[in-house]
Amino acid sequence: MEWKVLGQDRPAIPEGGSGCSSSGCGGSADQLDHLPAAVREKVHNHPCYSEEAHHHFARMHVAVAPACNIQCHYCNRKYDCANESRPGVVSELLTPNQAVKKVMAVAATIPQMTVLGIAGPGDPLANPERTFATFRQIAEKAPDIKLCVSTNGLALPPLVDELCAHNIDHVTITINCIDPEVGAKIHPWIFWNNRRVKGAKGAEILIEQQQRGLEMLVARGVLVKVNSVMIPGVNDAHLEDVSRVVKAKGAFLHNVMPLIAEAEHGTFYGVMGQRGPTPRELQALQDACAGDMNMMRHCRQCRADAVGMLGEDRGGEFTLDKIESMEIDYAKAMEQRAQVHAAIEANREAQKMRTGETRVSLAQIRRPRRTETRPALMAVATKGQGLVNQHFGHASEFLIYEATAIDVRFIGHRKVDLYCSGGDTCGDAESALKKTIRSLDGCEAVLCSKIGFEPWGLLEEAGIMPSGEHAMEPIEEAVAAVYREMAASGRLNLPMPPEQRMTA
Ligand code: CLF
Ligand code: SF4
Repeated sequence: MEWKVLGQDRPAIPEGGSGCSSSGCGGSADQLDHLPAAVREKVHNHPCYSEEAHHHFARMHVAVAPACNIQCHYCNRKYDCANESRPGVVSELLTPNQAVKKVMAVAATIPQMTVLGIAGPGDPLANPERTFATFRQIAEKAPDIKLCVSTNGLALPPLVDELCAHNIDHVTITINCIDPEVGAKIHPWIFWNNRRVKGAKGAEILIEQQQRGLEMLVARGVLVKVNSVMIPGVNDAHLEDVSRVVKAKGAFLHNVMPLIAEAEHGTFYGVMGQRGPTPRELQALQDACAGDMNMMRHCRQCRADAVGMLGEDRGGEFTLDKIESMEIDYAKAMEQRAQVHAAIEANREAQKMRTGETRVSLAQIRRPRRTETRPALMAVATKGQGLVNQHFGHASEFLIYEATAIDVRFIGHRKVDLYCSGGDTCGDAESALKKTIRSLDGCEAVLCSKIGFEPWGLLEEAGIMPSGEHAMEPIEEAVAAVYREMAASGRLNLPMPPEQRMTA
């Protein structure tokens, strides 16, 4: 078999193009190639809908939607919407006019920003005037920015036509269940027809609205992503059914996210001690769902006011007082944006060519003898552009890839505390470094542009091979190269259960 560099499983293509029931999301540029041109165009530079694009493009959210029409046990109104954010208060609630000003400032400063999403802090469609007033102005003033919205779905069906009229062709619906009894354990009540409806009855209405909204959007060619929060013991065993149903209805992508529940967030689950899934449990469920549907694995559960590449937050650079003093010439900014986007495309194209060449050369150098090697997880430090280009000590997260004898697959990310801040904090640094190494549990190698002597030694002690030799190389290519080095050294020849063995 030849090597393949894959981000995710290649989906089947539905006839007709729009309302694709599958996804190229999560894959390399190659994986977008099979999609119909219109769909490819929509996901090409959307960092959430395409894993490959998230190495190159940024998104921003504006917090214009404070109210919500349901209650989730993982949410405390003081904090961001857990559908699309990690817990943390929204720094500033914005009016539509303020939001537009912020978008223009970010677009001029971060030309890689291609998508504006509204994701809270409440539910955008429970605040339709504020949400649509923002989208309307952005569509007029910055037509090169894609519009995206995330909703719990309760108010969705009657607003589908308005979403389409505003040219919003990426919609996320958070669907945690299709069984009202499960739903009652997650959503204690909904607000419906001016009254509160509790328990399974409320959940049943919510589920009906979500499913109807999904069908209506798909029928109109809108790309729908479904987010589900994985809650061990509550809906984890149920989410495979959810995945099957939403795929059958034409959802483009499924994003199973881990529950974040800490007592200090003041949420029901946090206070009750409900745990979130471990990385292994999350990956196992994502893999199980992927049999039926392509999965998003690069979600960062970002804040409802997040700004920047996924995994970074530059919101502090664009507070209201700061943008007030910014002079923005958007026509000029558009020119600069176009130049930056052209450079990114040239870079993506070059990486794609290199990947193709790597495959050919790998096929040529394959040994005739058969060797059995097992899969290996590797952690990668990257600042973006699809390259191994970050110092180990500067990484606040690592991307995790699984390499086997036949492919390289992106499977998620692990957040870590910075241990090297350049300050005088050596005592803290040591414990942060140990925590970082613990958080890389299960990984057998770490790839970065540079690494210090001390972490090098500690990684080796922990059985993780550090590698700084592939600095500035495309990630998949570098991971494949390290896998080959490890296989050649015999390090991957350990006995594994027969069903897990890969043959090269
Ligand atoms: Fe925002 Fe969501 Fe649009 Fe992306 S986020 S509204 S689809 S532009 Fe992306 Fe953030 Fe995950 Fe959301 S990483 S939480 S999936
Ligand atoms: Fe909170 Fe979002 Fe749930 Fe509303 S839909 S309760 S804002 S998590």
